[in-house]
Amino acid sequence: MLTPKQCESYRRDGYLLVPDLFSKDRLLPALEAAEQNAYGKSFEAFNAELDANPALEETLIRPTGRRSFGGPRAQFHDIPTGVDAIDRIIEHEPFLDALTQLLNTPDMHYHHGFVYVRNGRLDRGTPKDPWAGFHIDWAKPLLPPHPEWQRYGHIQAWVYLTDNDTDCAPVRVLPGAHRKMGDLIRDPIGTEHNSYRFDDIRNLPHKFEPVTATGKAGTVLFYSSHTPHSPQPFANPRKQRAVLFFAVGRRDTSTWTLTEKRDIRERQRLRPFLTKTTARVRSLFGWPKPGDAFYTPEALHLIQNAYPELDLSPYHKERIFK
Ligand SMILES: O=C(O)CCC(=O)C(=O)O
Repeated sequence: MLTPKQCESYRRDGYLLVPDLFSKDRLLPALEAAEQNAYGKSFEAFNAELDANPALEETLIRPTGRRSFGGPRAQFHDIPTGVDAIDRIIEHEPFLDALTQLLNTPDMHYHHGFVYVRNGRLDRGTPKDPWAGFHIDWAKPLLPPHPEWQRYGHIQAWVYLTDNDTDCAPVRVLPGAHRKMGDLIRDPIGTEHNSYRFDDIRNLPHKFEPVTATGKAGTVLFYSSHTPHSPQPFANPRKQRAVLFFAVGRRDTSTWTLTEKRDIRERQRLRPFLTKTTARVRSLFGWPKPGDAFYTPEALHLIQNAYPELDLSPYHKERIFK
């Protein structure tokens, strides 16, 4: 069980690193399976293969459509993968207990899970500047992140399969920003990108100090869907970083905290459509129905910001007459 101090730290900072939540032995078969999927062999053998044939880097590094979260030769990245060593990691009771505590409910909903493997030699583009690249993974149902972040947000939980030291591109998070989303969002619906972005955190109306989320294999990083985070490059190109990444939310709000990353073109079409369609149809896309507690005055303000042409009167009226 997490201690009250850990829970408090999560509420305050929007993230929590829990070392040794898994034993290394328990994760080893999952790491082996993730490497096999990513490289078609162990990571060590893959590095040797690249040493022997440097031209391969060029071929593998180019996006081919198959290249994905899973790694350069991945056959899968979505969990369940069909490989028990990976799929059954989520059964670990202390992991589920921690999620229950942080979400404050035993009734949880699995949104998605990824096998996520990056390595220094074939890495994708990452921001070079420490203030760049921050974003939140909040895509569906194209509603702005709600001020009640615990109730209407979900958790991203990264199970570290490798030692994610400073030289292996550990993710960076912005403590405290999760509670200030209403002030921070400038691209209200996030349609410019696949998620909400804060291109230069020095220009935000509040100051935040990024934290680099290092941890040994067996650590779990929990962060709120409202917590901005940014990738960074590998300081050591011969290293890899492998995690199992789970998005889990509360069941009672799962309809509108689902966060699968939508195709950017679909997002661009959805926004004008959601603006002009009816509240009933919007609910098909995951918007709570008029009258729902979701529509607090602050939330309505943010939605109006995001959809300036949307007639929000049904949502206002229902609340007035309730
Ligand atoms: O790879 C990383 O460190 C960050 C990944 C990320 O930003 C994301 O999955 O949204």
